[in-house]
Amino acid sequence: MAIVIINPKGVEPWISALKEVDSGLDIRAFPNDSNREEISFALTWRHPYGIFKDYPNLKCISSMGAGVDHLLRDPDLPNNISITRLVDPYLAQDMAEFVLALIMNHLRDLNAFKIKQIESIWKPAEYLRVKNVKVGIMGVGAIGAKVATELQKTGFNVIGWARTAKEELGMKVYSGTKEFPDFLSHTDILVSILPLTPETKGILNKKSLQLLPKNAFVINVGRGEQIIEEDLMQLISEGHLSGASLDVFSEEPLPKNNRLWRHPRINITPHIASLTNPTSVAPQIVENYYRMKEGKPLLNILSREKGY
Ligand code: NDP
Ligand code: OXD
Repeated sequence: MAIVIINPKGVEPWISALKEVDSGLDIRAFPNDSNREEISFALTWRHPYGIFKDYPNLKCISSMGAGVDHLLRDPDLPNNISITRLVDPYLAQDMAEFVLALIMNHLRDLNAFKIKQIESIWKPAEYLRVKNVKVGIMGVGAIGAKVATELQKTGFNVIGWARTAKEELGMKVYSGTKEFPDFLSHTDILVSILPLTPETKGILNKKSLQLLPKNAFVINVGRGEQIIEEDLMQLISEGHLSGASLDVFSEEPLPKNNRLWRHPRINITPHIASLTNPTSVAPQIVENYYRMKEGKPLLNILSREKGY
């Protein structure tokens, strides 16, 4: 039995990290992997669609990230194979730090000062305070719950929204589509950390974004297809929203001619909110490889029914 790594961005750091955990692993690198019938476990990120048909004995596909939408998009994804994702404290911590940085940048309007600096303009301005804004987090799972906790520690008033009700998070968590409008109407800074599913695709559109209070700010670190970019730009132009920070886009890399690049009230980052650290996640991947071999239940398995 062997493992294949399929990653257009490179496989070396992954091979070293896995070998560090177990030097005896048989690891092959796509596309130079021969004897594909020997592969039972694949570790992948944005694989070429249809490729899994070439691996007749594949039993488990592990995403190289928290999200699995890149796998579910493949029309030829075999449905008898287990799919797992990564749950990692560093992914959650890095996301919490990034979201905090974006929120503080917004509260202090640092972008506006940068523009004034370029023009040598000395012009003090009022700013928003941590205790006076309410942050609403869409998706309080492995990552969103950590983001919420860290923001609370900084003094923010935080609320959440999830598919199912939760009591244990130490904050008000709204749940389901019924409570979504109420959640939005109580949110000054909206942070989406949702997985992409048929239910969350396009969830941030003109109708929902209009329910946010005037001057609300939007942060999307979930997936680009969750937000209708044209609706967002329109609501910012009309003055309903004060701006947005986007890390994820319906098309990545964001095409050069996309208007989002040039929008003065939108910050763009290239999907770097939280990057998987191979060394940190290697133990759980190796653990799942052994669980698969021994027929034991896998960690962090995708529910095909829920889509995340
Ligand atoms: P989890 O599966 O742990 O959490 C998902 C959360 O979203 C849960 O709270 C879940 O609700 C909620 N949710 C899912 N569907 C719905 C819905 N229809 N309505 C309301 N709530 C919903 O995922 P993670 O926290 O690990 O990761 C979340 C996403 O973050 C990833 O899928 C990925 O897209 C994104 N991400 C982005 C990164 C970046 O660099 N930009 C890096 C890492 C992740 P419930 O708790 O009830 O199940
Ligand atoms: C992930 C991501 O899903 O990097 O891990 O977006």
